[in-house]
Order: sequence, then structure tokens, then C-alpha cells
Amino acid sequence: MPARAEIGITFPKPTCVAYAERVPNVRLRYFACRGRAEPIRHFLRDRAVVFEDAREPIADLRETLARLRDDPSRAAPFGLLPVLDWDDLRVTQTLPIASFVGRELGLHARLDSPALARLDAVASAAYSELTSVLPELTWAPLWYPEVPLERLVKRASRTPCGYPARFEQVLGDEHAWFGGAEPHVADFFVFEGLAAWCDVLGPPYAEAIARLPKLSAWWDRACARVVGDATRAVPFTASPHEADVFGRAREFVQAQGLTWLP
Ligand SMILES: N[C@@H](CCC(=O)N[C@@H](CS)C(=O)NCC(=O)O)C(=O)O
Repeated sequence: MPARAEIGITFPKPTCVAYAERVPNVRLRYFACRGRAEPIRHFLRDRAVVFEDAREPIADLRETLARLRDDPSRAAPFGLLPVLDWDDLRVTQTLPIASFVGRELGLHARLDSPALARLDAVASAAYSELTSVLPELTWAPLWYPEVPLERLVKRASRTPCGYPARFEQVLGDEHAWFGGAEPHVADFFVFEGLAAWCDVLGPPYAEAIARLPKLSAWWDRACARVVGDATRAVPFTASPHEADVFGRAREFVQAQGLTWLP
């Protein structure tokens, strides 16, 4: 058999060096609900990061909480979830985990300090004012059995009701993500916050989003982009009362309208 050169085959010189980037070992631990971790899950999936989506069962929350207490390594050092293990590093607290993941995936390198501060503020607003208030409602039958649920709905939803219009103001244009040309983790915090309140308050809240040109275009793109629990009827919180509370809230809003929606 002739040698390669003899039959006229030439091999081009390599123009670049191919190398494999080391893939980090990533585990995100949270409860088996959307809650605080879901925006981070969306973001990791969106960036095609392979990660262990460790979910603590919520069917018997007492037992799960006891296990977290008995085995501090699951939620150390603060005993709260979510926690992220990124190789040997443990990162805790939702918003710091979100920032860390953004940095590790190189998104921050493209943004200057003012842009990052603006994005941190968007994520924090959605997380603190929309997502983090949900347990006040879903656990209300246990925590405030004496308070009429309608009163709690009215009180807890005032701030979330103001947010579609506020997010509209900080979005660049109808083609933009909060992160600019591509979604940043802040986009997924806004998505989860608004999705939850659409579930709590029903059509009037969704219609408020639809009336805002930039936010509604963003919403349609975000709905198409998000995969996972948003399409699988996973609850937002660990409360067994969630479905009942949301149903009653929607009935109340349907009967009286969202009169406090700007
Ligand atoms: N400030 C924390 C709050 C985390 C938190 O409260 N997690 C709850 C679940 S949503 C938890 O782990 N609770 C367990 C417990 O209270 O023992 C964050 O933003 O991540």
C-alpha cells in the first residue's frame, strides 16, 4: 500500500489547538419545589451546565428538616437551602449563588460595574419582593389561621402588583433581555417572580404584563426559553396548602378585581 504522500493527499497544518475545558462538578441542593432555586436551575440549564439537581422531598417536610439538621453537611454552614457545591467550593444564600454562577460562566466579564449593579438590583427586586413573599401566603393557613386569607392576599400582593410597570421601565427595548443581548440570571429571577404572581392572582396579573410592550415581548421570549419546572406543574413553595391558597386568591381577585394594580 502506498504511503499517504505518494497518493497525493496533503494534510493541512492545524490552525488552532483544540483542548478540553475542565467541566466543574456542580450540585445545587434545594427542596422539591421551584422557590428560591428555580431561577438558578433555569440559568444553569440555559447555559447547558451539567449539574446534579438535588431535591429534598417536601411530602413530609418535618422529616426532611430533621434530616437537614442531623446531617449539617447538606445545608451547612447556615442550615438553609439552596446551597451550591461547585467542585470543592460551597456557596450559600440564593443571590450570592446567582452572582457566583454568573461569574464562573464568564458573563460578568462582558459587563461593567454599573451594568452588574443594575442586574443585581433587578434579580434582588424580583427575588425579595416577588418570590420571597410567597411563603407568607402559602403557609398562612398554618401561621396565621385567624387572619382572613383575602386580607393577606391584598397586603402581600401590593408590591408584586407594582412590579410589571417597574420592570418595563428598566428593560432596554422590546428585543432586550434584562442582561442585554442574552439572558442573565436576573432574567430568570424576574421570570420566576412574575410566573408565581400570575399563578396567585390569575388573569388580571397576566393581562397587566400583556399591556406593557417591552415586558410582554420579553415575557413571550422568556416563556419560550425556559425549560423545566415551569412546564411541569411543580409547586412554587413546599407548603401543602399552596394549591388551595392560590385557588382562593384567584377567586377573590376575580370577584373584586385587582383594584390596587397600577
Ligand atoms: N436568605 C436565604 C433564605 C433561605 C431559606 O430561608 N431557605 C429555606 C427554604 S425556602 C430553608 O432552607 N429552610 C429550612 C429551615 O428553616 O430549617 C436565601 O436567600 O437563600
